[in-house]
Parts: sequence; structure tokens; C-alpha cells
Amino acid sequence: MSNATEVLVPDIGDFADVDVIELHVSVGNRINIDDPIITIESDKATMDIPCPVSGTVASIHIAVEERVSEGDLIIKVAEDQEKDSEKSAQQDSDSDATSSTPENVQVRLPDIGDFQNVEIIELHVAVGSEISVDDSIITLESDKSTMDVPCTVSGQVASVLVGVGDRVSEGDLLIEVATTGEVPTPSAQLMDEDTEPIEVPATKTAPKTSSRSQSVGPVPPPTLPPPVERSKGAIPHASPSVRRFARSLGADLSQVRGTGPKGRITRTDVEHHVKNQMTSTGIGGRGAISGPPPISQVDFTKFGETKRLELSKIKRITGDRLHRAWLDIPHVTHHDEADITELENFRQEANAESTNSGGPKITMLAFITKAVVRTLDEFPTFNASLSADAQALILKQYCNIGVAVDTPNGLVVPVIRDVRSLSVSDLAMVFTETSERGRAGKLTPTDFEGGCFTISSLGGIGGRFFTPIINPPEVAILGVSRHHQVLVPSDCCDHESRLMLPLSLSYDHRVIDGAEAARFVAFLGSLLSQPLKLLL
Ligand code: CAO
Repeated sequence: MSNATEVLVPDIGDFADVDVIELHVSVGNRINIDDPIITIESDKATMDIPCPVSGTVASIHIAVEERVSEGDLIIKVAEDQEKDSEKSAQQDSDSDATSSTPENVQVRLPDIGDFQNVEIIELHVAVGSEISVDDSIITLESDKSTMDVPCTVSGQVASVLVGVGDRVSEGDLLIEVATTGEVPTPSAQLMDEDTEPIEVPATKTAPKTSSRSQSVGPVPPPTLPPPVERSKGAIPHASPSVRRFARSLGADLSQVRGTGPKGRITRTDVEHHVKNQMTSTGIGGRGAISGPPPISQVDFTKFGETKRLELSKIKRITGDRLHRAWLDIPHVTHHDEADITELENFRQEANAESTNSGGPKITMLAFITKAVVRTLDEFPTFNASLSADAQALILKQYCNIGVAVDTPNGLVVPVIRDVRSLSVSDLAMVFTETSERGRAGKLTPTDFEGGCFTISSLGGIGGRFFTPIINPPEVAILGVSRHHQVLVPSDCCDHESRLMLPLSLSYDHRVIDGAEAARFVAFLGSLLSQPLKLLL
């Protein structure tokens, strides 16, 4: 590799200080003459800046949201003339030997089971690289596993249509491979009457599941992008490369909702649009479901100065998951209070004894968990998940409890396994250890697996009642708020003070009826009010 060529912003007319709104390259990417490097946007127009040379991107000198003017350095490209000429000589000789002309084969995401919108965490190919059957193209990460997606053809990568951080579903176009006609899965390429390739997944090969890591968070939901309203007749706002992409898919940009800055239509918007079109018209598709009504984007800078704070990865993953749960599960929250006067007295005594002898702090949460486990055993439909076809309940014979932990990076819900076998002091110890690991960011993916029911305690912080969101595929979650004293009529004196614990049970109304929920919470409350019952 030689000659790092500096690529500068060319003469862009009268414009100076123009916003960079898209960056199309990464260091290490192959780039060809005329490939777009960046998209810039002025008040009047959006334009792609094409690359004047071919080679490998050696360095990038600007970022999205920066402003550029003519002459600014954009990227440096290591021109790879020798290698290119060797490669083309090799290709020539290959082509002579086989007498076949290279053709571009589209490689799409195969069937990956129940997952949709799965995040790409690694990209293993670049334009120009050689690829063989079974070589890994990308690594995907769901809540259950990471998986490598293998290539189904051999050849040279002609284009890469996805990037790290993109979310993909079955059928999404990943790469195009220039093959020499040797496509090992011919059934994957159908021909129409004009012998044009019809776009179908090149393979149905199942992805390889790797045991090397599992994700902390859930599979994020297929949320619809918040659209920007366009006045009637207004020209859709999109960069030339996005326009080209939309044209190649036959998408009508005037029908696409733009989620980029100032309502600009991004490539992802076009993909979402096409996907929605396909699923809304197909038999057995989601019919007319088009998601919630759009929320217009607001340019807050009109009202004053703003600062942008990126969400942590945990917040983004958890946010997606909560959003999906909120939209997909018909939630009802049942509120009640339990008289924990005796339990709290007992807890304080037990705690004093334990801590004096060097034992763990005996927390209210440990007692609540013990009581919840007894209650789940009494009401097994709360320790269950809906079957995939939503026609049956999968009743779990084990009992693992998730506990919501507030960490500096956001909410996490580690799962404590086989809670039935743990005593109150074991639970207290495990909660302390787990929440400490959570706050230190040391929980591993397996710490989040296998939950049956979740408890979210805001008792140490404050509040009276709240509406926790169910943690799917679970069917219920218990919210615990801060206990408080109430005066109640008494036999011995006028009134006596009792300590009341607010309980909020959110449940999936497809699985649990209101009466069952009321019985569940009443039973739990009776255990907490008469802690000796916990021994039975
Ligand atoms: N009412 C009043 N006080 C309570 C209480 C309750 N229900 N529960 C606990 N407390 C008090 C304890 O007595 C303790 O006080 P001292 O420090 O004086 O002893 C203090 O609160 C801390 O309690 P704890 O050490 O027992 O911790 P915890 O069991 O309350 O909480 C944990 C552990 C991990 C649940 C908590 O740290 C946490 O992260 N909670 C937030 C969960 C959350 O964010 N949920 C929201 C999800 S929905 O968005």
C-alpha cells in the first residue's frame, strides 16, 4: 500500500461552513472513484461528496455534525495500485481459465429463528476482500446469544450494505459478492422471465451460534421511527445516495417518514418503509397495524441553548425492551398495601443479630422475595410464559427471581437462580453481592438469563405506588414502594400506628385476570403481615 492521497472538500459553489450529515466510510474500507464519502447539507441542498480516487480509507478527518468548507481535509486514501493491478491480473487469468464473467450475488440475512431487528456487533468484511463459503460476514447479538452469519458464496465483496450498530432481520441485504458464476446454492437465486435475478435470501443456512458471549440486554423491538411531518407537496428531504437506494428498491420517497435531522430521510428510514409496506400487504402479515401515531420532531435550539447527552448502551437496550413490552403486553397494575409492622420489627432484630455477628444485612427485600416465592408456588400461572403461538402457558417448575437494580449506567435486572433453596439471609447476601456487581458493571450475560418473575423495589428511595413494566417473557412484576406509618383503630386504645408497605403488581391481562391478581397480592400481603406463615 502506498500514496496516502488527501481528499479535500471540492468546490461546492457558494457554500461555506456546511453541515456534514452523513459519513459513508470507515477506516479500512475499500473505496472506489465516485463512491460517496460524506453527505453535506446546506439550507438549500443536500449533496454527496464523491471520492476522486480508489483505494483504502487510511484516516478520517471529519465527523457528522461538523461543518466543512472548500479545501477541508475529509479523508486520506491509501491508493493500492500495485495490489489492484495484481488483483485484476489474477481476475483476468481466473476469468480466462473458467471462461465465466463475474456476477454480483446478493447475500441476505437467512432465517435466524424468532429474532428480528438484531444488532450487528461486528462486520468481518470490507469491499474488495475475498470471501469463501462459510466465512463469517457479520456477528449478530440478541439477548440470548451472539451468532456469526456465514457467507453462502465465494468471490470478492463488491459492496457492503450494512454496518456495525445496524439492526437486521431475515431477508435484509448484507453484502454483494462478485462471483465467477459458482453459486453453491442455486435455488437461492430465482430468475424471472427476463433472467434478472430476483432478490431472495441467498441461503437458508442457519447461522452459527457462538458460545463466546451472550448479550446483557434483550432483543430490541422493531420500533417505528418517529416521523417528521411534511407539508403536502413538499419535496422529500434525502441525500443523493439515499435517493439512489430508494430508487433501487422502488420506494416512493414521498411516502417515507424521515427521522434524520430536520426530517431528512435516512437509508434506515427507506428500509423500514419497504419492510412495513411488505408486511402490511402480505397475507398473514400485520395488516393495517402501522404503529403509534407520529410525534413531530422539535428543533429545540429555537427556544434556547441545548446540549446532547448520549444514552448509555444499557439505557438504549433497556429502553427498547421497555418500549416493546409496553406496546406488546396489555398491562394492568393492581395496587394494595401490606401491614408489615411485625415483619419490620422482626427484621430489625434479625438484622442486629446478623450484623453483630459479622453476617449480612438482613434486608426487607430478602423477606419480600421469600414471600413472593411462596406466593408464586400458590399461583403457578404467575410463574409462566405465553407459548410462542400464544395458545398455551408454559408453567415453570423452577423459580428464578429478577431484581431491578439502579446503576450509574441505568437499570439492570440480574436474575437470582433457584430462589426456593435460599434462606432469607442467603438472599440478603446474594442481593448485596449482585447489586454491587451491577453497579460496578461486572454482571455477565448469564446473570440476566432465566428469570421467572421480577421484583422492583423503590422502597429505599421513596414513592407510594408506581406502575412497573413487565419484563418479557415473564407475565408479572411486583413493584415495592416506601413503607409508611398509618393510624388504625385499635381494641386496646383509640388508635395504633401500623407500618404499611405499598405493593404494585403489573400483570399481563392476556394471561392473568384481575381477580387472580387481587388474590395473588392479598396472599402475598397476608404472608408479609404474619411472617410466621413464611415458615409453613
Ligand atoms: N420502605 C422504606 N425503606 C426501605 C424500604 C421500603 N420498602 N426498603 C428498603 N428500605 C430502606 C432500608 O431500610 C435501608 O435503610 P438503611 O440504609 O437505613 O438501613 C435502605 O432503604 C436501603 O435498603 P436496602 O439496603 O435493603 O436495599 P434495598 O433492598 O431497598 O434495595 C436494590 C436494593 C438493589 C433493590 C436497590 O438498591 C435498587 O437499586 N433499587 C432501585 C430499583 C429500581 O430502580 N426500580 C425501578 C424499576 S422501574 O423503572
